[in-house]
Amino acid sequence: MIIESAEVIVTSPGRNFVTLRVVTDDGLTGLGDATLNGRELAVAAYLRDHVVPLLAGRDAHAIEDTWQTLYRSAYWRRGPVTMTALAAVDVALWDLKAQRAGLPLYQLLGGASRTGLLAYGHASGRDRSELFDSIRHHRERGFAAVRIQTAVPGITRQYGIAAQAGAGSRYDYEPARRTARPAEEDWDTRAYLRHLPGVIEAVRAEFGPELPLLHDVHHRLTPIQAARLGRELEPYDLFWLEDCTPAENQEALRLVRSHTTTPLAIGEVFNSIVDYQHLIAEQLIDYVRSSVTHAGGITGLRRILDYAGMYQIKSGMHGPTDVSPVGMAAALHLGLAIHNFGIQEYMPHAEVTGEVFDTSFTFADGLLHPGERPGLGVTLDVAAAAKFAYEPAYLPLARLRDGTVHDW
Ligand code: EZ4
Ligand code: CO
Repeated sequence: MIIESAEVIVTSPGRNFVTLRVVTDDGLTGLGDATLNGRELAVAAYLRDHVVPLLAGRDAHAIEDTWQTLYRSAYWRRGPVTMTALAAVDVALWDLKAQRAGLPLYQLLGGASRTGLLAYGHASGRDRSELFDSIRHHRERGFAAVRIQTAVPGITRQYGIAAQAGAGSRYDYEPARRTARPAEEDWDTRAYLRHLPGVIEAVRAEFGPELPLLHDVHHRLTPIQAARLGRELEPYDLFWLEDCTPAENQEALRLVRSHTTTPLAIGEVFNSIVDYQHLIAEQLIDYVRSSVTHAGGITGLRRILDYAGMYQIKSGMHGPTDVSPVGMAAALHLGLAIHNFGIQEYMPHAEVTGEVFDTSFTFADGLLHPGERPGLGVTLDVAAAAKFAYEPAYLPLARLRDGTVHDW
């Protein structure tokens, strides 16, 4: 099975997506997600200008060799742009190999280790009643676990809060806005630390002890602030506290860990096993947040998760809408096969996304399943994709009251 051609498809049905489409001499088409939220065209150019020209003529079955060739020959290693591009090639080749075998990809990764993947959705609200409505709404739609984000009094524009009350049948919060410049949000750490524990307490009291509750801090705290928050939330039995400190400082988690038993998840901005070296070996986290799309594909993420498994650390793959249907399918095949699966983030795509991507994955009784089509189970309609032109979109920016730029 020889790679005949590859092309990069940029399309924007509901939001921007970058997809690598690889065609082989036996007529098969493999897909890989290359979407890096807010920096989409950098990966598209990396692929188009530096990777696609190297693919034609290669053996499509040689996945590990292709991964190592692209990783090592570039000399400039790691980084989100490089690793997202590498992931797209890797996933497209896994898709092809599985299609060629006539099997759903998870079968090539070792077969199913469970019947489906526990998924969590994003509940949010500007106040308690909106938040409770949002949680009920997610429960009605079948979610058996929810992430809780709440507005903080005094902070007017804030990450993770749905814009309108009673947000229809679909989660309506998308951090990347179609604007020429990043939207500016506010942040006040002391106000947040005062407000959050009471909200989580109220949610626990209203919805009972069973429902897994998650919360995303989005890198905004110092280690000692995160330690305090983790300790204050212990009575409410969080499933995890996510990205409590800026992720790039692995040592920060040592301090947090020494003060709290609240489980910690980190790594949606990580892209390589090296980013987790100390976090995993020192057991400073409980869940690995990396996605297939941003961490070097099935090959890259499986390497991280096998390492994590040795320390009883589980997967918690990133699954916002900026992971395309192709990236989501890849995550589900990997999650179904590995032993140390934890939970899968699931933010359903807009309906219009389905005009370009046709998928086989299902969500029922709180569980995701990748489906039984050969390969990833996703097809891309090239003609439909061409109808949705790329639109500049930026992630937001947070500022403190005095104007200082903060993590968001
Ligand atoms: O802000 O995907 O846990 N989920 C998140 C996401 C991220 C966006 C960034 O691209 O933190 O909503
Ligand atoms: Co997050």
